[in-house]
Amino acid sequence: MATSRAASPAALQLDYLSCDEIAAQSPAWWRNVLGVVGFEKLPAIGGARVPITASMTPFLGFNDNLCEVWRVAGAEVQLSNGAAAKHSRVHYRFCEELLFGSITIEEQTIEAGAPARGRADGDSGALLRATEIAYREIFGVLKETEHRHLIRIWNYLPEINREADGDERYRHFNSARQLAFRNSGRATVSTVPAASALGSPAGSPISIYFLAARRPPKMIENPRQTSAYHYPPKFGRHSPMFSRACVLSESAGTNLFVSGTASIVGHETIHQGDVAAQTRETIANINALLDEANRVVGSARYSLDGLKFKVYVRQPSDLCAIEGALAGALRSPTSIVYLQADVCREDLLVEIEATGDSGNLPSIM
Ligand code: 3EB
Repeated sequence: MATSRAASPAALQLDYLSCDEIAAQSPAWWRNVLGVVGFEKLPAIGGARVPITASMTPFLGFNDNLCEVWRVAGAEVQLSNGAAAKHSRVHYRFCEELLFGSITIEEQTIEAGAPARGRADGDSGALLRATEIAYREIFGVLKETEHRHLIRIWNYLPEINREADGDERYRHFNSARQLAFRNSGRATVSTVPAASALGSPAGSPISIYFLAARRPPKMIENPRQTSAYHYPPKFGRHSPMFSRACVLSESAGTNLFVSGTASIVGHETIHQGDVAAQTRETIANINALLDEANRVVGSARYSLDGLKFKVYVRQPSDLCAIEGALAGALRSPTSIVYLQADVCREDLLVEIEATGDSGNLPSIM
């Protein structure tokens, strides 16, 4: 049966706009907005009736005040807001094909309700519970709206490298994330979403936002790297649950999602202490993913110069070296947002994520 859904697939559009540019937009523009993400802090956007969130990772360089804006193309698309379900903290907005959502949880509020146990600074209980709650509520929304396929998720955890109860907080997060996938009946390999996991400053909430779809994306792995869900146990008892990239192959617009990518070959970090070499290795990994994505879609659709990047820098003093290495790899000026964030292995100095689109699209509004 031919459906209108198949005839006009939704086209995602990603823009990085300043708060001032966003404030100047018309009501017609807002109707197609799925969600807005600020970086350093919650963006000051009054009156918007769409999910608004922030990663809490400080800006580096000159691009401060930018927001990541996700929209769906087409005058005929109808977006709806998530019903404020009583027991869910997820804010979301969706059309037939696609859903954007966000959730923020303060670990302190979780701790308050926890049974009496060690409350030392190192306590990991709140992080484990908060992570499990966040993913359980996300999966609940996806089930309810039938956007079952998580395609891309961004995870920001305060103090990601800090030790708590004898293990790194990132590793505790991995345990709880894996448990949540299992508890929801989801596979823990192959179909897991593209993702990023970064550290935010102490005192930030856990902040997670995501895109989901009604139809399954095509997952992409990197031939140069061990799949993260198959990392050996020395990187943590429970492996990270993410795919290296994915493609929404049937849709126009933004349809390639490259996960946070770093200087890892096989499963080992390489170029320890050399940030320029780490940046070049990261680009080599992204190029390998582009080759895979082009192979999967059967055309040379994606190239490095057509991507939009977010670059997470551990040490602000490394910014120049990273900019230089990127300039050497990119032929034309590209959209790049630099943010300060701790990366989820102590020896990684930089992590880069990217999005791509099919190109040659009629521009939408
Ligand atoms: C890596 O390749 C670097 O835990 O969701 C990148 C992207 C990384 C996502 C995640 C972790 C995650 O292992 C770290």
